[in-house]
Amino acid sequence: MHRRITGQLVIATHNPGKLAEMRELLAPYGIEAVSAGELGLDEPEETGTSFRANAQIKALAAAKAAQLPAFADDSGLVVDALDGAPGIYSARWAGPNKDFTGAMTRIERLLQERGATTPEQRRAHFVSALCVAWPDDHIEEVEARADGTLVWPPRGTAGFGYDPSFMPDGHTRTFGEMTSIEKHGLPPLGLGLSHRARAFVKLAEICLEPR
Ligand code: ITT
Repeated sequence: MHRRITGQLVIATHNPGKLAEMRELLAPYGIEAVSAGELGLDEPEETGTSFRANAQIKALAAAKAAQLPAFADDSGLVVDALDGAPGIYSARWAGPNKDFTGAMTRIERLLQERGATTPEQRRAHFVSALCVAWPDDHIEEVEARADGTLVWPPRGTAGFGYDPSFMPDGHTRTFGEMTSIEKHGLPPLGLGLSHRARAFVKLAEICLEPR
């Protein structure tokens, strides 16, 4: 049986870009959301070997610590020509200083080394695994992806992380050139564009009721 989210919810992320998007996605549902940072919760070590496992680790750690339901996202950029890298290591490729220009430059260097110059050779997708966990260990989880092409040089200053390098299929602008509303691509603009918005649509179906 799926469980509905009611009352207060902890958003179990320490990434400000994700936090803003997760708050926006929750807004139409009237959920009172408080962030892990606001509650002073520690960041657990992401020891899982999949997006799903790491989302569970983060949601369960926050749910236990706060004694409230907690909502986590584990996500990353999967580059076909790099055998799926950086994948679950997407945050780690930016290093302790969260240098995503450096991480995008590293990806580009590796693509050049492999001779990946055409759009077909530069295919990539973002993945978002979302998990809501309750203090009694109940979990709800969903996953989705957004497919696209990597561009160089990066374009746009909106969004976060790898957004300026990623052009979603069917669009001529990168996520870095889109407003967050365009990046979500939810009605009335579309049925979900970003990996996170697409996963959220699935989560909303099983756990949320519109206000
Ligand atoms: P939390 O674990 O605290 O949520 P984090 O940044 O460490 O924050 P992840 O472990 O899930 O989160 O790392 C995912 C990385 O992948 C993230 O740091 C981004 O750089 C990148 N990423 C995920 N979603 C993205 C998006 O929508 N746009 C751009 N980059 C994204």
